[in-house]
Amino acid sequence: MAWRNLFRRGEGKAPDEPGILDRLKAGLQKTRTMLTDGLDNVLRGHRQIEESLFEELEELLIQADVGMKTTLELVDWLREECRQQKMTDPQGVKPLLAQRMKEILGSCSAPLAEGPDQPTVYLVVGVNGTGKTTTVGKLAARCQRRGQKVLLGAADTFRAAAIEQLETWAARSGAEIVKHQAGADPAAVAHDAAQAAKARGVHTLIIDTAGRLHTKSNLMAELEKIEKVLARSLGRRPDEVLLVVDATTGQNAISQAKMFKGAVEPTGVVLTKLDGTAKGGIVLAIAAEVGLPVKLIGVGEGIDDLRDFHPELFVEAILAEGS
Ligand SMILES: Nc1nc2c(ncn2[C@@H]2O[C@H](COP(=O)(O)OP(=O)(O)OP(=O)(O)O)[C@@H](O)[C@H]2O)c(=O)[nH]1
Ligand SMILES: [Mg+2]
Repeated sequence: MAWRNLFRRGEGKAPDEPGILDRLKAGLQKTRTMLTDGLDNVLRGHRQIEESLFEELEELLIQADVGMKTTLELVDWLREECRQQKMTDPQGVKPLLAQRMKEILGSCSAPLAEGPDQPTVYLVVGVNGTGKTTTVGKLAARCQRRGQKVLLGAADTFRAAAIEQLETWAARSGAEIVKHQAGADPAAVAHDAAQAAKARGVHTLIIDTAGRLHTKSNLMAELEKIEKVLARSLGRRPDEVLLVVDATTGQNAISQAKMFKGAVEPTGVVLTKLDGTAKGGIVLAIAAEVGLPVKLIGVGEGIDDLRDFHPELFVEAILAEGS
């Protein structure tokens, strides 16, 4: 089985950081309650493994926003695995489900990349309101805490308030900021920010962008231009083009990911607002249907509410394994 190989290779291994699982569980409480209680109800409702158990499981996963396609694949795999193992006890389904989820997520997971040379550059994109600016702020704070010098580029020039919001995050996190006036060319901001980052010996440059312009094609063209300017200035693509999607928008997150994939080619996803939804199963749909690794997750509005995405920990947090 592929997942066995995966675990032998130790991919998706959880970090050994005290309290990390408890903090993640707290952030994912809503999804955890829905999936853990729901699964226990389904399993307790059957004396043996039978077809109706799998049908109820399908319903539960779809409710958790795992998505139709991924749910059907998951449950087909479970059905087959239970048959092959000649399993009869419904309680045996839970660890299998957890392992399969880890396999799906682990096959598509990667840590946040660092640049080969300073500055490491992260370009943050996504439709409006998904949590881009907040993520930029949280990420800046995290890098600063690690002793890195951080510069923010205010390339959302569409609204004056967007620049002010980023300034607030710069002040909070201790990062520097490069900004122009509202209405200025965002690519010019990106260029100036990249030049400043090189001149000032910055470790990490994070570029915030607009989520809404007059049209969607304007937005994509603008983001492509920003990326091109950064690439010219750095001599390589940005180290990450992070697509921010809002977990509470459910399957919309999938269409957004597909839309951006056809334009700026994101290198990874930041899934925000997981604290506000029971539909955290969307992570699986993103990994399985879009094929983009989830790199970071947002579990609150606070400066510390950004987590690295670890498949093993995530599944443990939403499935209450072993309890
Ligand atoms: N609960 C919760 N709220 C979040 C999270 N991330 C962002 N938010 C909130 O979502 C709202 C929108 O966040 P922004 O960071 O302004 O979103 P944006 O993508 O920059 O929005 P535009 O610049 O308008 O495109 C704010 O109220 C944030 O506090 C999260 O992980 N959890
Ligand atoms: Mg913003």
